Amino acid sequence: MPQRPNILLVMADQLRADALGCYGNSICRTPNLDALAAAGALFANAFTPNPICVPARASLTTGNYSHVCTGVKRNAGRIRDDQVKLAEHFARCGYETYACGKLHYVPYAPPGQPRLLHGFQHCDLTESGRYVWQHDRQYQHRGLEDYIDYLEQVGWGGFSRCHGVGNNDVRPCPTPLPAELHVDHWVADRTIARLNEHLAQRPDKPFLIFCSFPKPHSPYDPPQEYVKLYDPRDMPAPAGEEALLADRNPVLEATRYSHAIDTLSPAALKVIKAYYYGLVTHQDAQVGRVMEALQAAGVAEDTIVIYTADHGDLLGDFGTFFKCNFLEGSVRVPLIVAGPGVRPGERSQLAGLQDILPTLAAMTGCELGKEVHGMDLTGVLARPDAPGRELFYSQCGDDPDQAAMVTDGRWKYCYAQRGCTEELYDLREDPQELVNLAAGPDAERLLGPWRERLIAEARRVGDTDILDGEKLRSSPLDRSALRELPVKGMGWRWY
Ligand SMILES: [Ca+2]
Repeated sequence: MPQRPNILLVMADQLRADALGCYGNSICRTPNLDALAAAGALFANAFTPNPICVPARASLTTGNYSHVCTGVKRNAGRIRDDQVKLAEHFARCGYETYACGKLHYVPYAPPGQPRLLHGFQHCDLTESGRYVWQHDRQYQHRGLEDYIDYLEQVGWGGFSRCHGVGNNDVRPCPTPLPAELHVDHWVADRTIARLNEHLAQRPDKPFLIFCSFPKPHSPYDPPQEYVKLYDPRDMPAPAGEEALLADRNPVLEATRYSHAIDTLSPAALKVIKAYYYGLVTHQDAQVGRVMEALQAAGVAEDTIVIYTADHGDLLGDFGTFFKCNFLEGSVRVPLIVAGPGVRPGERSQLAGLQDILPTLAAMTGCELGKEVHGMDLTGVLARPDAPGRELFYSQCGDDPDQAAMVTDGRWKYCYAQRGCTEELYDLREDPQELVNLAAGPDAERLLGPWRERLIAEARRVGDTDILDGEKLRSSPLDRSALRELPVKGMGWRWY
């Protein structure tokens, strides 16, 4: 029997799909990802099952929605032991498994305790300073975050965050680090080193390498050379004004005030977008280096390559930033799959991160032996006209702040528990989601069927917390209090 194909799973953090050239961006340059997309299948309608980091990654790891695989839908929760887990599964099937970059598995281990790796046998980790922040604020220990230790070793200890910009802080600031020490460059370095180590030491085994870039997640801090790539004056304006948030998921307005986004000028928004695009182009160059290494090692033909992101970033649209909502910038992610059995071309079928595990299992013949929420996409990868799912469901947050979305690719219905807030968009007529049809004159006729579809999908996947009998669960909302929220997410230590 021929050896199973290798797997290279590449992930970005907080990358909105439309930042990439292959997803239609005419400003941000991504030649390497465009080439990967041309060689593989590009999913034009890919979404995250939960637009928050930890649950999105838990869904990718297990193929299940986070209310099942961790028990929570917010940015917390340890993956349960009864779940099939990506690295553990492939290790059991004879793969050697490597994680390079950001795992974001919680809880983080304190100094001296083993890391939570869910089956990765080798790892080079960075958690954007979170391990150190949580367990070792004076940075007295080593071995918590490999990237921070590495900077120390090469004489740049403390410079990665000396700009003082926090992990959820939108102020743009170039990194003082040389480009070859920037975190995404390091992740590619470690990926290439692990690839070559594997081929030298274990050529008889297939590999699974998870190359997980922490960018373009804030802080928006590209290396100097990439700051200069894009003139901020050329950046397109955001997709809508903050006034449009008044009848939408209140988390959008809350983020605007709790992260001081209301203090930014229109010019500042353009600078941030230029820096974000700089980070994306820098990451694209790192993907190019990894793909070159695959070619040079002679294993490109035998390797499945997937590129995706855990969720997007509103990036100034509607006067706010980040994720935790179902607007396009936040919920739509890139998904590119290349490798044996994949017919190149665009796919319109609905897909999501929960599909990656069952798809890889089918592509490699490593059956999961268990049902998961995710769908095996191999039929769609082989035949662009193969049937896909009819509806895609996404979820976010726990009681009393739950929200959920259902879309058929054209219509998108979103529900937020706070204030029973409903949104309905016609993505074909209004791709920027400027008109919330839930507030329109014809609302009830349009909303009724979509409400029922959301309820049916929530029942189907078992997300019953959002249901209250036959209806959707509600909780009180005081919109006037959102402006008074304390500012958070700003500032960070020097790790
Ligand atoms: Ca994330």
